[in-house]
Amino acid sequence: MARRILLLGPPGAGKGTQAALIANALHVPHISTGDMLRAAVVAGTDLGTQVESIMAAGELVSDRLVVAIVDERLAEEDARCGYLLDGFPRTLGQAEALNDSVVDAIGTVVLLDVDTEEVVKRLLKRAEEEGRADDNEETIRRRLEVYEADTAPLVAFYGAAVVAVDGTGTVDEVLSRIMITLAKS
Ligand code: B4P
Repeated sequence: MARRILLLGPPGAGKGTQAALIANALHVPHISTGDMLRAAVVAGTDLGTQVESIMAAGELVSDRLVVAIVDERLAEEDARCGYLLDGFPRTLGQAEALNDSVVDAIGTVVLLDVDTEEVVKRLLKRAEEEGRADDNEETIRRRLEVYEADTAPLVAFYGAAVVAVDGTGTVDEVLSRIMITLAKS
């Protein structure tokens, strides 16, 4: 059966970290809108130029732009037998658009549960190590507000498909909890 998984959680919950490991273990493509948008910024494409300042401010890129890049990506051959979505959908509008374009778009939603102070700490550490434009304290707090307002309502939208997993501890400990949860779902 196709595995169609969505990884949900606040910025810094470990979505990007875990998504790469899970996708590798399950042999499904890891589709990260954050990675796709950052790649567009680095490549200096029209899309990158449109989204650069929005991302640096911690705001969400418009549903129209994000839905278009995901639709294109999901039409590729490797996504036919499943995928792991990381960072998309992030709004109810995106979730509805995904349901309109793919039948049974999401089977399981893994909600990574990490408290606010821990995610702020992780993202400030990454700021020191990687210098990402959106990892300063003001923008991090803004991204957390945007998560609560726009993305957290997806938990109710996906209802019974959602399984919460404790996202604290080492990367391996979190991965092992997720894999056990997915094996049961
Ligand atoms: P994303 O790239 O999705 O970034 P994020 O939500 O901040 O999560 P990220 O994946 O980076 O963090 P992770 O938890 O893995 O989005 C960036 C921006 O792109 C958005 O703000 C928005 O502007 C735009 N965007 C993306 N998708 C969009 C959409 N669908 N619609 C509109 N706009 C969109 O890791 C954080 C840190 O924690 C890392 O340094 C990691 O090493 C560390 N970490 C991970 N696990 C840990 C653990 N167990 N213990 C300690 N540290 C850990």
